[in-house]
Amino acid sequence: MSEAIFDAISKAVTEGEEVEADRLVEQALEAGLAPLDILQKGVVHGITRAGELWKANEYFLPDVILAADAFKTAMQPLEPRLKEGTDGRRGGKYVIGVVEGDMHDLGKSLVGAMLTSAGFEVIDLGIDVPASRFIDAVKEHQPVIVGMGAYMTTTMLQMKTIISELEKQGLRRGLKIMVGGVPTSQEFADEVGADAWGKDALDSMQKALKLIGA
Ligand code: B12
Repeated sequence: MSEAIFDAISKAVTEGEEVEADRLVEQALEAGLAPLDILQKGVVHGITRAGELWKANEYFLPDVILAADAFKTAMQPLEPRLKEGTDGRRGGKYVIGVVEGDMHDLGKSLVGAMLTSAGFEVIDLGIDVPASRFIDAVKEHQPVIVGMGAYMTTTMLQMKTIISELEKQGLRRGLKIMVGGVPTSQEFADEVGADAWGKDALDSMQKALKLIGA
């Protein structure tokens, strides 16, 4: 039964069936399935498939936008359940955001949800975040980790500027930096001076825990 419902959730997200995705997630939660399994095997699977179809030129922009909307709707009942049992103190504060000029928010939101489920208190700055807001958020929240997402070759370069600015202002001490997003890589992370690169949501969560020595 659980595999069938995960497949159905995945399909609803890929096909942009917002109402159906929401209904199925609620149904899976009521059936007592683990929120993390619903996230990974259903919702993440579905949005990843939409990305693959786009890459294969089988999906066009409107299809992807519908899938993105279904993803966001499906996340709504899941997010509070992922937080259950964590008080945000186990991992500490994690500031996450998408760099300026970049409106892609699915990857960042997914990573945020996974970090929440691992016990981090996630402070989500959203999309199109100017360097100054990352700096202000570090001053205000004093997180253990800052994560930046960039999904285009044109916007990824901002990460280097933000890291340099954090260093210049003496804010890098004790602060770990993670980067992620489709054009980034371990090589890129090394080049810009980040502490870790998150390949996907699971990898990002595992590396974040490693960075804080958990
Ligand atoms: C969905 C999508 C959109 C949606 C976004 C909807 C939304 N609300 O987010 C829409 C349709 C709006 C869109 C718009 C555009 N897009 Co677009 N989009 C995509 C697409 C197909 C999938 C991205 C996605 O959501 N993937 C699913 C998520 C779950 O995966 P992910 O992003 O890789 O994230 C994972 C990891 O990277 C990592 N990760 C992600 N973030 C972070 C952050 C941290 C801190 C860490 C540690 C890890 C981490 O973990 C995530 C979870 O596993 C990609 C293609 C691709 N291969 O990625 C193009 C893509 C990113 N888009 C692209 C382009 C060009 C655009 C547009 C300019 C198109 C246009 N002509 O208007 C606009 C840009 C708007 C803007 N200014 O940002 C290009 C970028 C090319 C480049 N220059 O590098 C891509 C690569 C497609 C392509 N091959 O041409 N897009």
